[in-house]
Amino acid sequence: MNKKLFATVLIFGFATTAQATFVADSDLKDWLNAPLGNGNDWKAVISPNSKVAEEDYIPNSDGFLSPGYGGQAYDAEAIYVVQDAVNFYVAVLTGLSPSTTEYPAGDLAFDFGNDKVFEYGVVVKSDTQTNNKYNGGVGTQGQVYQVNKWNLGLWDSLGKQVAFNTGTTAHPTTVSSGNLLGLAQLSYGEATYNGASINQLGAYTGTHYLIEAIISKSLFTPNDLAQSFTVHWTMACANDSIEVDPPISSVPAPTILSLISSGLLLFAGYKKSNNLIV
Ligand SMILES: [Ca+2]
Ligand SMILES: [Ca+2]
Ligand SMILES: [Ca+2]
Repeated sequence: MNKKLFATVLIFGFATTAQATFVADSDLKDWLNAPLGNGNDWKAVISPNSKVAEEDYIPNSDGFLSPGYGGQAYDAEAIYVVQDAVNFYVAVLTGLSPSTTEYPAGDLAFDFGNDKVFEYGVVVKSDTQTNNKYNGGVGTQGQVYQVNKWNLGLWDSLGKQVAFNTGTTAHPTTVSSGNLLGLAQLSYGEATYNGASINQLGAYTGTHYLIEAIISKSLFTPNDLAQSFTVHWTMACANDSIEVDPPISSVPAPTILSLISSGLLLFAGYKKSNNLIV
């Protein structure tokens, strides 16, 4: 290999280690290998600071998803979370279409401290519906809220059906009220691979949608970021849900911040000495 090219590759390698290169575009290539139509398709290609949960519904059964029903159309299939010093990257695969308005997609819910209190929500779908099973919660796509109140599904903590919006707080659906903190990059569309439509993802047929989000860590407090956490997703009925509890970041965020600040200090020092000369 040409030495100059080798050096360039090495530098690029370090650059991508410092900050992951994800694009929120509902393309699976940031997360998975090209799907071959078997169970291995769900295995993530991502590794550092990542965690995956996967639970693909078996079609042609009775539609039971646990705790509710709905089959592939309401299947919460997989969640992937990666982080670097700057962002959280989240991918959720589901059979639920963004055009579904009866029990629509819920929001991404973050529980820092793993105490079953979900402090933050990221709005998955812009929605003006507020009535009962059409309630899509507040906000527009990508908005990040510190949540005061979540909407809830149809199922209590034992999996028994209850009145809509009185279900267990363990499966928060959409943000009901909260304080707007900022905006994440978020896409929710039919999953593609490398820009092309998918023949079959996993062992079973069915259409898959990918919710893909890039969420700045600057929206969360240092105290939050120092704790273990869970990312959860479900839909308005909470008939099925999926969550994952990634490891606390081993990415040395303070080191990068201190590098930036020492760079700024050096620059400030240079300017100061320049001023002295002038
Ligand atoms: Ca992508
Ligand atoms: Ca499925
Ligand atoms: Ca919490």
